[in-house]
Amino acid sequence: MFKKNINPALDTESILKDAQRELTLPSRRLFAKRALTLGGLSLLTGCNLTDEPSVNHMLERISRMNDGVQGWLFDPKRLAPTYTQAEMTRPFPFNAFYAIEEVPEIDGDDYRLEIAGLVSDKRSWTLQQLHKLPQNEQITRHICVEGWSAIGRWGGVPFSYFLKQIGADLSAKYIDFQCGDDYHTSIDMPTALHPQTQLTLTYDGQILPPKYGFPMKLRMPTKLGYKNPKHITSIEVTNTYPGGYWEDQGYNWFGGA
Ligand SMILES: Nc1nc2c(c(=O)[nH]1)N[C@H]1C(S)=C(S)[C@@H](COP(=O)(O)O)O[C@H]1N2
Ligand SMILES: [Mo]
Repeated sequence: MFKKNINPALDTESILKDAQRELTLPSRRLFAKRALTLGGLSLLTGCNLTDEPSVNHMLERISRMNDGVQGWLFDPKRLAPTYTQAEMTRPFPFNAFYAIEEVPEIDGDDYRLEIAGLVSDKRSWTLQQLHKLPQNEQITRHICVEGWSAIGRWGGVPFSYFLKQIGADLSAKYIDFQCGDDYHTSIDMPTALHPQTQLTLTYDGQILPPKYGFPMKLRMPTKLGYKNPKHITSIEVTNTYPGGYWEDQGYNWFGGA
């Protein structure tokens, strides 16, 4: 069974490295490599890995630990690179967990952005009210874990400004985003307050088109694509770990650089 001469320190390190790398990959690929990784993990932890709940629980714990390390490395003052208009990717790619024909049709006139959790002002917002807030633009690179990246020009409200507008508890841990297409994701407060984190209302100077997240999305050049929620319908400030659509299937929660 166990080899007595195994170097426990070395083994722990390589196993965790392996697991962390796997956790940033889509769950399909993670599943294929699970046997190898979990074999090592069972040696390491002595947990019973034969049943799914304990497997998922442990992967989640490792992923969270990885998030902690990345969160600590993340410098909220560091800016992601910006580009010129000439460098923009045309056409900017569409991506979602469904085909482009399935993009939700959200009525901008009926739209209300719901606000919940640790905030002093829980009033919902109309699209018109959001458009009246101070705005800026960024030309930044969007990086998708599926292996493509693209440069886009995004306009909207600095998210830190919006959080202050709603009286958010800025010492809370997480912001959760629910979307009009049953997608959701969540981010940490330092990222929420990052100067390039934007409540996005326009793409290339025009009202955000449906495929890119009408009526509103969150743009974060410091985060991978799946952390940038489109069609946001509600924002909740919370201390309870909210997870996300892909994150709950094994993608790394921090998902950034
Ligand atoms: N609501 C919602 N937001 C989402 C997704 C989604 O399926 N639904 N997909 C994510 C992923 S994986 C990517 S790469 C980007 C793609 O955004 P784009 O269509 O503007 O390129 O949206 C992210 N945000
Ligand atoms: Mo993505």
